[in-house]
Amino acid sequence: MPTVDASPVPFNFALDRTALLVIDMQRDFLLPGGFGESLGNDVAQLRRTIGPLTSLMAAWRAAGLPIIHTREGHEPDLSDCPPAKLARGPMIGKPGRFGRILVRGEYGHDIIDELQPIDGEPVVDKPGKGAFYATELPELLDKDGIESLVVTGVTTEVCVHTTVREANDRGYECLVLADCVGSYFPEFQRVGLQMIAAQGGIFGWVAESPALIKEIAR
Ligand code: C5J
Repeated sequence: MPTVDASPVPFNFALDRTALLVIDMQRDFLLPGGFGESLGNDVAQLRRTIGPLTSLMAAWRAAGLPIIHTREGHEPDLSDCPPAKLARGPMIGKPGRFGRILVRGEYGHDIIDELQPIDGEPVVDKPGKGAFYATELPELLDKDGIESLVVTGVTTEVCVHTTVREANDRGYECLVLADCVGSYFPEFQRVGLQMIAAQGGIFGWVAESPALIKEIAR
């Protein structure tokens, strides 16, 4: 069984029961001039994940392993956007530089060019922060007998954390790759990763992508 050097202890996983989850690598969050930057955020903090994720996805695909992408967003009429989310996110649905913000079908809602899914890779559209809430993700994982998730994407303390917590409660073992997850806030990145691996790995494991790539290339 492959073993990755990870915190707090090495991560063991069965190659045929592990999926790579790429969370919300969307133009709205990552492109200069997009929604994320319009809120005053430094998109460079997220964009540093693109290089490591490109290498990881190439290695993962070369090994014939499954990749599932997610996108945060809503139906054009916002009927699936909880009123409480809209109240605290009044920009949702409003026109932005790359189309209506966080609305499905808009240019900004889609995944950045560098990390576009290839044929056969599911893209899960989610209205919430977690990838399990109101999505088909549980069925996709069940269908392939997935037991472990390698979790990547943005943002570390919001959609990555929420998804890892949801997955952990459902019995999945989650490895979060520090160089493939990003936060606009360096302190949230640092503490967010610490929280996952704290107390003996309370939600999961944390590692760097080269350690995983080395294992799957064997
Ligand atoms: C946020 C996300 N931060 N994908 N979304 O609102 O983490």
